[in-house]
Amino acid sequence: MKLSDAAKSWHTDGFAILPAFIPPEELAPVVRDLPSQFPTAEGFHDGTDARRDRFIGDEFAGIDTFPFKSTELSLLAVSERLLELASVLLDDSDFHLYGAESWAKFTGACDYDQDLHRDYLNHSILVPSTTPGCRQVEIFVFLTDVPEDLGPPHLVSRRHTDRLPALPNWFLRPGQVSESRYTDDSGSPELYAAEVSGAGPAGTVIAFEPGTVHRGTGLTAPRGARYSMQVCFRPAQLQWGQRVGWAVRSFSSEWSAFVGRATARQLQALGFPPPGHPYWTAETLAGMALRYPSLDLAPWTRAE
Ligand SMILES: O=C(O)CCC(=O)C(=O)O
Repeated sequence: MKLSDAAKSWHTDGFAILPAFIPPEELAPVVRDLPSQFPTAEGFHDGTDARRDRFIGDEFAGIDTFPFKSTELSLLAVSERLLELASVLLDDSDFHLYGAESWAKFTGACDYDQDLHRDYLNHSILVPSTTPGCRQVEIFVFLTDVPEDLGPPHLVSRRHTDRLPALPNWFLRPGQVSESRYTDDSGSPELYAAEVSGAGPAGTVIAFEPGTVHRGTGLTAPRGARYSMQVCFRPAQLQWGQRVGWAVRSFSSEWSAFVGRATARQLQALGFPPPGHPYWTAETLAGMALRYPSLDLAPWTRAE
């Protein structure tokens, strides 16, 4: 799919599915590194990996947050392809990564089947907007194949959800009773009937908005494992779209390893001022050389 077509779908439907958007050669170093981050399918299902217990009983317990143990995974979060996609969708060249998570799921570890919902309640302190310049984008990246029996996300086009009010936010599957103003227990048959599956091969990317109705689905493949990453971008000026702050994670070996291999453009997505910004002076450059000995400061030095 061309990026211009992805932008059209994203605007019309609230999401765009780009099968195998990350090519195998770019995914290969990440896949090689995955066992440093998560148990393999065999390690989990045979019980030979001591890290397996963390995944039992809580679907969200399989999430790791940026910066990752695997530097390859951290670099993928801001790979040129994903930055280009974010730039086209947000129609902006100055945007920030406001969240990045990688997620391993294993068949039988817990129930991954979710109710339809929107994500904005923990991606923004406001409500979603479609005004140009006020949009945020979430992107799922499949690190391995995700066919239907390995729990692909399902999404509902904005054409079916445009008239929904901001709350309730969760559309419960039949048989559940709403206990708060955030949940709707009508069963929402029209929304569930309109679901589109995001199933696809490794490298598939699904871009959607925090206001897009979607859900995670269950893993049923015997001895199955699903590995994915979620990255979230917003225009640099859009202060109300938040998930984490990077400084609190920046005194870690994972962060230093990532910074040492990242480009100026990738680091700008994490909040580094761009080359030519008044921040870059002889004094700050000297300090940065001490803080990050393996970072090539040439891009910022030349433009000082
Ligand atoms: O991981 C997925 O496929 C979707 C998960 C999801 O929608 C969520 O946790 O909000």
